[in-house]
Amino acid sequence: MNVQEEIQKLRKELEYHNKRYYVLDDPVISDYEYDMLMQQLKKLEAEHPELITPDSPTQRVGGKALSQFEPVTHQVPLESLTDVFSYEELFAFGDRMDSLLSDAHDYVVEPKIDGLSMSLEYENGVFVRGATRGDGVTGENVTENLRTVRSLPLHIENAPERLIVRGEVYMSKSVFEALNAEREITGEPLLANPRNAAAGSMRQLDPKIAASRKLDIICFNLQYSSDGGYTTHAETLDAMKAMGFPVVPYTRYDKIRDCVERIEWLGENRGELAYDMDGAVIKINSLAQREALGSTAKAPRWAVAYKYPPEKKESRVLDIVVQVGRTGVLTPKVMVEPVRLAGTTVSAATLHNQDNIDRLDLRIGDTVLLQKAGEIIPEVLSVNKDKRPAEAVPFKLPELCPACGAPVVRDPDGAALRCTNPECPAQQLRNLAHFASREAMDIEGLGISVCESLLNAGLVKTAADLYYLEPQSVAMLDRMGEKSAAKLIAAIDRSREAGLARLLCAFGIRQVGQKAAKELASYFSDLDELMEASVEELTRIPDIGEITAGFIRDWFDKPQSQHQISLLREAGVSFASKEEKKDDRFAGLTFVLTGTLQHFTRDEASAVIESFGGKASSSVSKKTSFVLAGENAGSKLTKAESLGIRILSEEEFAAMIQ
Ligand code: 0OX
Repeated sequence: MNVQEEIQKLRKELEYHNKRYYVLDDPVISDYEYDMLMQQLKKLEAEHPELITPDSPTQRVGGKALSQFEPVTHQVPLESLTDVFSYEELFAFGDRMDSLLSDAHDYVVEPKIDGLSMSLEYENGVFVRGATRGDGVTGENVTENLRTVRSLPLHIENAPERLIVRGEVYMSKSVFEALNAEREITGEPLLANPRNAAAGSMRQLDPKIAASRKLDIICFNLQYSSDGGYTTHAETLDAMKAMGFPVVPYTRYDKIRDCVERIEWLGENRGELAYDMDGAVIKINSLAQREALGSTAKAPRWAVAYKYPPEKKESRVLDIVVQVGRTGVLTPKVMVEPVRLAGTTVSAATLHNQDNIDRLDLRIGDTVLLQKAGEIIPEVLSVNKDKRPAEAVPFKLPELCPACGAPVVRDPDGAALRCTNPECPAQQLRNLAHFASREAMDIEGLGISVCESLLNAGLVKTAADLYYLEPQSVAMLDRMGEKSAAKLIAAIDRSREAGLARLLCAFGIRQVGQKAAKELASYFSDLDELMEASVEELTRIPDIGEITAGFIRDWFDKPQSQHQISLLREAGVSFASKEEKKDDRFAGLTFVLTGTLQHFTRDEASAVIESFGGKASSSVSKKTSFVLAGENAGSKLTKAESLGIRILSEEEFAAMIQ
């Protein structure tokens, strides 16, 4: 066997085992044996790079990074579906089909996978291009990222010359949960749901990152085949399956009313599926009838998506625990007997605040009705008072902080209760974890549990202490070692150069998140300049109102903050801004334009004013700073003169914007 033949053989073997594992869920070799085959192929390809083809299984690991995705016009549009929310609406769809189709017609029911729709193009059996749905007509070329999707066949046997298949890329619930568990440990923000996680992965310009996300695909429509010859949708799904595609499970029914049983079954068993399901799709089976029915401007007439009402379940309240957040706010959380709800096991739900507890009259021992808000965070909808045990008593949030025992006060402006102790250990922990988090100083490996160990061991008290850590002491911590300690110290070192915007966000000043921190950093060139700014100066910055400016000033005026800052300065943490400086020479000034200008249209002049931080207004008042008067200026000019407002000629204005 020559090298080329050997490579071919290995590729075939790997493709076979890939399909057994990811498509059929029935592997016949161990992961280790699979890895060994892959190693062999990689080695041969490295020795003979001229023999690497884009459909080789080695190419799934992620090829070159792109600078942007190019647009792709779909040969066959990727249409969307009309939603129905009740069986009444479903039967109305059936009635429409009965009146539009004179012949007998049957239906196919499929789960609706909650992922990202993609079109996949194959030429002579080789996956050549994949694109996102986009607006249905034009999508984005994400071929390189799709190559990393494990269950997508890169090569198919006995394929037509040209084939386009539509499928849904998703992140399985188990991969999603593992990914979030890891992010929790490393302190990265959690992903809201598997769909967002999959979308984020597909948007990665570097396919290596997409590859690490372990995505899957399920196909549900044959968009185009040069072979043709199919008469029903069910046949196309069977043919796609035979070609090696993972295909959506489907059931066929003669009557619309019979579809209900399957829709109900799918709804009840959605938790068992590997993917999130956001409905059931009911489609006419005959391809000729589909063709005859055609589409409206929005969607095909021959299919609808049945949307399930959000799942609700009862469970018993075991306890109410109170957490203390970064800013000292006490947040009650209800612990319930674990129940399966919309695909995950739920054992806790948020309660927001005391007002919400009072409104629900929720007590420990109660039976509550739970629902996931936005399908992810469970909420308590109501309390079943009939099941209340006799001894249950109303629940009140404590008057002393559960973490440190300091008194708790109610915010003057709302329902939040806050611990008054700035040295509260719970706040210190959350503050430290926030400082290190991805949106702030982005210190890899410094998640909540490592922060907790550092604080408990007394190695740090505040964030600034991180920069004085000794590797030997870090290595002594539980679940650490020399290697991880060195890695952590290196990550902390790197964060010295994070820049002003990240540092400001890391301080955890009330109302100063990522966005406001960036605004501040594009106005001030370093921390020292910002520290000298008055409340009035701060409010000139877009998005910084008086309240936020007050919080900023208060934070910098506190002796603890001053102490932190001097420690950070001594540790060599950069206070310089990396943001592009905004030229805000017109900040706080209002211009009114009148008459005809020679060198600008009104829109252009307004855009220039706004780009320099000023306001362009249409009417003259006492608040107007300047009136820019062109030729034939009318009543606005007269009014400005009577109010003593400064009038600018076009030349003067041109000089101001030089
Ligand atoms: C899904 C899904 C989406 C295809 C063309 C018109 C009807 N997300 O699982 N869409 C369709 O069908 C569309 N079927 C599905 N199973």
